[in-house]
Amino acid sequence: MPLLDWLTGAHRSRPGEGQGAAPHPASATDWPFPFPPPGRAKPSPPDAIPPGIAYRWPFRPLEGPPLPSRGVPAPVSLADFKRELSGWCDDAGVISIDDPALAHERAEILWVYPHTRSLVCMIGEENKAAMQSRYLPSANNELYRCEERLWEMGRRTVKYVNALGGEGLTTTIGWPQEVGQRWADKIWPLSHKLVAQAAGLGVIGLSRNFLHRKFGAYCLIDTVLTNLEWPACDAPVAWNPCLQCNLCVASCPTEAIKPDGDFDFFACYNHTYRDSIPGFLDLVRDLSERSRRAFKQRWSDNEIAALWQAMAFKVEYRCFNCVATCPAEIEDAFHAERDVRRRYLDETLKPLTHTRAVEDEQFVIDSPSMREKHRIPPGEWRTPIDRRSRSAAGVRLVSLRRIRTQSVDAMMRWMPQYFRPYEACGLAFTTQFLLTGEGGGAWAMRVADERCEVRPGTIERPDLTVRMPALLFLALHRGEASAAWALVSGRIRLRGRRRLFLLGRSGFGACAGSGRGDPTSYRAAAGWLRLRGARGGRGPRVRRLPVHVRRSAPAGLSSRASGADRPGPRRPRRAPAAARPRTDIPGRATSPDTREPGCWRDCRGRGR
Ligand code: B12
Ligand code: SF4
Ligand code: SF4
Repeated sequence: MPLLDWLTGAHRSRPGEGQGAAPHPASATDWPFPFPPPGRAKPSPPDAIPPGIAYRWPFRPLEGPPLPSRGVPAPVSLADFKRELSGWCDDAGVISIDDPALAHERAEILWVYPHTRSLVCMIGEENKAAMQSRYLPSANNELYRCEERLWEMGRRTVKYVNALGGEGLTTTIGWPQEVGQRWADKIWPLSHKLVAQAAGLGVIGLSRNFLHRKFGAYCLIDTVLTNLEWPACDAPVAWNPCLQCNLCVASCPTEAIKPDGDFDFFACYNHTYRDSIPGFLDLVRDLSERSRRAFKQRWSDNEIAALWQAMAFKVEYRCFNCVATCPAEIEDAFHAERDVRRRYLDETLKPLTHTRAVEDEQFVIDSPSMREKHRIPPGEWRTPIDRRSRSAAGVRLVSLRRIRTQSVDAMMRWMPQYFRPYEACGLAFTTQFLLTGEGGGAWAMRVADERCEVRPGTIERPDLTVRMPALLFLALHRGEASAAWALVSGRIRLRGRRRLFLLGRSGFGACAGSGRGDPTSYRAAAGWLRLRGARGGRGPRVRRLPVHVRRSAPAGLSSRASGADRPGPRRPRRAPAAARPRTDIPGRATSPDTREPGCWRDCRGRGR
């Protein structure tokens, strides 16, 4: 596929492109997404970068030919098979290994079990009252109990498959698994949500949770891979409870769920899974790299206690709001009856949103904008702890560098997830990375519409060309080298609009407040000093770095070729959060006209 087509989005309209055309696709964008995007369909221009839902992760490259496959025709009909399963599963559906929904994961599934002919999807219902409790241990306990029930469902299903002359196995229910082998990358072989959706058990909602037709978001999923095969399997359903809701967007404390269908993986992960891998990596790195004083500033006792508890017992997830506030399973009553809606908002949505977004400690990704928003100066990592308060309210910044991507390839593929849209408001540009030496190669990046696309290859007339050793780029990304020093010493060579490099660094979560000598820390310092000046504090008023900002280039042209690269006005930044009124949370000021229709929270210009 010509690269220009990809950059202009033209390839997306070509049917049949994907697995057939590219048996080993190099980019997630090469896979067409087999389902409509969740939520309300939003018309977007053909050249726009699609929301994250359109990205499908390519499977880990597998060497060698697949092992021989041994299918067994099922001796019972699909209806009889499912009827038997209903004795121990809360619901079940079956799809074929050839289902297009799994095209990108097919090879990985066959790597796990080469004889897979069908996938049996099992649903475990969760106790709604527990998931809706503000008391997190109740919800966490319910999640773990439901997992145990699913293991039992899997065991009984495999026994039944054995009785029918076949064999089967399960993969893994939860996340993360096999991290030692694949961290930080796609670390699961099979996406249960895609199987459940393809089997017609429900749909993936705007929240990215799978919504079951009867249990809504209150369910977990597991899948049995079996060599039994049926002539015809289950098919997806047309049902979309997300049409006029957005409650998950409103209640998500990390703003991970976007109303336009995007999902910010790192926002959810760094907060909700704080007491899991990200917190542990952070702790170990801080212990080994930081001074005693810095450690004291970064780690509060309750954070350390929470981590100990998670490691000694089980990880306590810090949020379930997108599950607990989703009304999909009462969809009809919710939309038809005003009283039901009112009660739901007052008794479920508001208390949960308040608890998770206001009372709890928030883990926020460190970037210049977030430092400005939460008024955290360079060299500090949290808002002051209020010793008079009984809750752990406050913001703790976490660095994306601590994810510590292991290889150049994974780093480049994950760039769209690292990308912080609020750092790139109104920007549109293309960058050519020419990474030399070990692990190197050419990669093209396009930033527009507050989204980012990356893929291998070269591009004509990029706005910026960056040439550097691949391992140096990885070291910068992991926070192990200084960009300023690499620029000064000539190891990074820039051509074109060089200032985009600075912006690019902060736009991808390069830690804003800790990189000594890193140009991005200059930007953070500038933002902080400006803020102090504006608030009447001491210190000079410092202008924002003069980055030239343009509107998006027309399709097919780099912005330079379109003549759109004249310096233009930056889109006005949103006022800091403290100055913004919110409508949805008890005890907060109100301003109904800032709400989007159908949305219960001010989500216009979110995250800016
Ligand atoms: C990866 C993962 C996560 C990640 C990403 C979530 C996501 N939306 O994909 C994180 C850690 C954030 C997460 C959180 C949660 N998860 Co989870 N998770 C998974 C896992 C292992 C795979 C998800 C998947 O299918 N992704 C594939 C694509 C198709 O889905 P997607 O939504 O488009 O994914 C995008 C992003 O997530 C991102 N991404 C995915 N993985 C990774 C990895 C890295 C390193 C990066 C940078 C990005 C990234 O790229 C995708 C494209 O943009 C499954 C278990 C499994 N093996 O299926 C459970 C699973 C989806 N999780 C589940 C649950 C319950 C949760 C939580 C509610 C738990 C909690 N409180 O923490 C939250 C809900 C968050 C949400 N709104 O989605 C259940 C969902 C049940 C249901 N009814 O839907 C599952 C199915 C586990 C199970 N067996 O039941 N989860
Ligand atoms: S809360 Fe509403 S918009 Fe979000 S997933 Fe549930 S039904 Fe869809
Ligand atoms: S688990 Fe919490 S933080 Fe993560 S997406 Fe759901 S509501 Fe947002």
